[in-house]
Parts: sequence; C-alpha cells; structure tokens
Amino acid sequence: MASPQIDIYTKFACPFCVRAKRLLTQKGAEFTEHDITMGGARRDEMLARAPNAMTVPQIFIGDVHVGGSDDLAALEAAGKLDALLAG
Ligand SMILES: N[C@@H](CCC(=O)N[C@@H](CS)C(=O)NCC(=O)O)C(=O)O
Repeated sequence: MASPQIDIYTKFACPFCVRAKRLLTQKGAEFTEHDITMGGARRDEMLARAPNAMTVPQIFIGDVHVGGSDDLAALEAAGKLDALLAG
C-alpha cells in the first residue's frame, strides 16, 4: 500500500515543529512542510482542516488529523504511529 501523504504546518523558530519533524524523519517518513509563519493560504487551509487549531505544528497523516508534536509523540509511545504511517 502506498504511504499516506503527510502534511505538517509549521512556523519559524518553533521547537515543537522541530521535534515533530525529527520524529517523522527518524521514522523514515517523507512529509510536506507548509510554513505558515506569514499566514496566507496555507494557514487558511490548515484551519479548514483543523478548525480548532491554536498552535503549530499541526500534523496530518493521510486523512487523519494527528494534532501537534505531543500527539505525534503519544502515538509513537503507544506503538500506533508505525501503522498510521504505513497507511
Ligand atoms: N502541545 C503542542 C504545543 C505546541 C506549541 O506550543 N507551539 C507553539 C510554537 S512552538 C505555538 O504554536 N505557539 C502559538 C503561536 O505561535 O501562535 C504540541 O505538542 O504541538
């Protein structure tokens, strides 16, 4: 099965964003980063996908809204991240 599209919305100088990207990279997952530091259409897109998002990063694996860096780390700690990344 093809790997799901992974989108991560980030801002400049965001340590939680760095942490989340590091974990995805450690897992060998390819992802698309959308820097919304300056707002714009990608920020609107993020809010359309996650209307209650108050922080960055916001991470989407396929159609699943994971949430932020802590949520991603919690999935890994629970042993559920690999299956999600596998699609
Ligand atoms: N629990 C969240 C915390 C994320 C967080 O606090 N992100 C900061 C930037 S590193 C943030 O978005 N602050 C508000 C803002 O920049 O508008 C997570 O794990 O992703």
